[in-house]
This record gives sequence, C-alpha cells and structure tokens, in this order.
Amino acid sequence: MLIRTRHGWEIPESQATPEAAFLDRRAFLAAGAGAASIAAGVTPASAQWFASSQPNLDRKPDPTDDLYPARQNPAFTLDRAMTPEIVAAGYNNYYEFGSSKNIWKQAEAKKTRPWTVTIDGLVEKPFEIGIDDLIRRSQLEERLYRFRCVEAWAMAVPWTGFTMKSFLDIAKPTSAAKYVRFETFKDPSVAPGQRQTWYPWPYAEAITIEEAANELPLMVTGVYGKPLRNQFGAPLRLILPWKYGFKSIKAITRVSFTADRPKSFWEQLQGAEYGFWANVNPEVAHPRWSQATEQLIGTQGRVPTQLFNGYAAQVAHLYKGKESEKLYL
Ligand SMILES: Nc1nc2c(c(=O)[nH]1)N[C@H]1C(S)=C(S)[C@@H](COP(=O)(O)O)O[C@H]1N2
Ligand SMILES: [Mo]
Repeated sequence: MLIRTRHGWEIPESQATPEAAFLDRRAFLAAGAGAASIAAGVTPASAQWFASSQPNLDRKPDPTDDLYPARQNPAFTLDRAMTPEIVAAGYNNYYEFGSSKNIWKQAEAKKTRPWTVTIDGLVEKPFEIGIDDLIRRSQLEERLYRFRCVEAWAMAVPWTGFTMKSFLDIAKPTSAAKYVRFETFKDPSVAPGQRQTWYPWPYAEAITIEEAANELPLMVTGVYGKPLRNQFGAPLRLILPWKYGFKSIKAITRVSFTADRPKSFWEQLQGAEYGFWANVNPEVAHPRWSQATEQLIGTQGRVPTQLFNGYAAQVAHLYKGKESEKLYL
C-alpha cells in the first residue's frame, strides 16, 4: 500500500520492504531447522530482527471461547496449502498500528471489550449492539478462503464468522439503501498510526448492497479455530475473498447504510490506485506493478492470480452491465 510521509514521498509497500527476502527468512524459521538452502541467505542481523518479531501465539481467555471451533462449511475448499498460523499472525497490514507488517505486538494494546457496533443510516431503526450479543445472535461457521492483498502477496486462512447476508437481517436496511459503509475505531492514544494526521482516519470501506447480500462476505470473529487475535482485526472484521485485501476492513465499530457511494480510506488517499471495486484480476495491473502472480506468504512460491481470486462462479454476475467502471482497481 501507499505510505505517505509528511513530505509526500510515496513508496508502495511492495517496494518499501524487501518482501521476498523477508518471506524467505520467515519460511525458514516457520519450518524450523533443516532448510539449509534457505538459511544461506539469512544474515545474522536480519535473522535476529525476524526472531525478535515472531508473533506470540499464547492467548488470553475470550468471552466467546465456548463457540470455537465452529462447524466448517464444506462448500469452501482450497486449491493450496493453508498458511500456517505463525506466518499469518506475524505478517499483517493494520495501519492503525504502524505501516510495517510487523504490528502484532502494538495491536495487543487495543482493548476489544467492551465493544459496541453502531448500525445506522438507511435502516428501519438505528441501534447499537454489544459485540457478544451480536456474535451470540449469529450462526458462526468456519470457511477456508484464499486471501489476496493488492501488494501481490496471498495466503489461505480458516476464518470463522457469520455471513454478511445474515447480518442484513439484523440490521434491516430500507429499500433506499444502495451501499454499506464500514468504519473502524479511532483512538490515537492506543493506535500510534492514527497520530499520523495526514491519513483520513478512521479507516473506512464500503460495498454495494448486492455485494453484501452475496453468499461470500463474512463478518469475521475468529481465525484458526479461535476468536480473532488483535492483529487480525478483533473483535469483528469483514472478509471479501474476491476483492483486494484492503477492502476487508478490521475492527468494525459502525455499519452505515447509504444511498450514495462512500469513499474509502485508500480511495481518499490515492483514488487513482485504490478504487471502490477492487476486484482481483490478474490481467489488470496496479499502476505500479503487475497483478499476474502472487507470493504465497510463508513459502518460496509464486502462483498465478485468478480472476475474482478464484470466486468468479459466486460473484461475476454482480458486475454485469458495469463494464464501463473500474471494476479491478
Ligand atoms: N482497519 C484496518 N483494516 C484493514 C487494514 C488496515 O490497515 N486497517 N489493512 C487492510 C489490508 S491492506 C489488508 S491486506 C488486510 C490484511 O489482513 P490481515 O492482516 O488479517 O492479513 O486488512 C485490511 N484491513
Ligand atoms: Mo492489502
């Protein structure tokens, strides 16, 4: 993603960090000893840096622990190995806590209880709901999804959550609602990234009501068979597996239904590179890099990127008649 400094220098995340080298070190460490050929590239300094940043997978009790693991929905299968938890939990984008991938420690500072979600805008009646009420009113399931960041890295993860479709039944939008806008908390006292006032905090994202009603969008409350860790966006985030990862907003505090198309965080920052639709397409390059292939984090491998990240059967129909729009940016 874009990193904006006070001076307006703009460096894409994929060029700002030597990602390939970083990932190879991670793969080596995650695999344990024995990968001598990979180890050859590890300098003492970088190895030490990596070791000191490896995520701690210990967990504190969570009020929803009894709901995990949830039943896995067999309709969603993978064509690749699952990304190990130790890899996914240590390689995150969460700009509230910094612009590096290594934010798991900083993210632990965020309290995720009490947590209220506000539902407002074009709904029958605006209301607030406590996160534990919302989770217990919903049907949790586990789904294995591919996940593709706009920076051309990818992972495969077992998310747990409830469908956005079922959330619409709770929220009760009116027939005037055309878009759903999601917003993250704003608290610069615990999220140092939010002291960078040139970003348009709070992080916000939006989809159409038709996209929201599709079977794929998941309101995610857990991952790897347990409640979400903070770095993944606890206690509630969205997952839209056919879109670039920046659409999958973390730490949701407000869901608003609107008639006009909202502008997202990244669209406000750099609309020419990060648009509203952001559907994955290997043939439409980002203005600064190709999207044809993707790096599977935790491995040495790159694989071809798939149209709609492999979910065309479920979502391609949503875009019929919209071909004049920038559907893949
Ligand atoms: N609130 C918030 N949500 C966010 C982001 C963020 O910085 N803040 N980053 C996005 C981007 S760019 C990606 S790729 C995914 C990363 O999700 P992960 O860390 O669980 O892999 O979260 C998305 N959701
Ligand atoms: Mo991303």
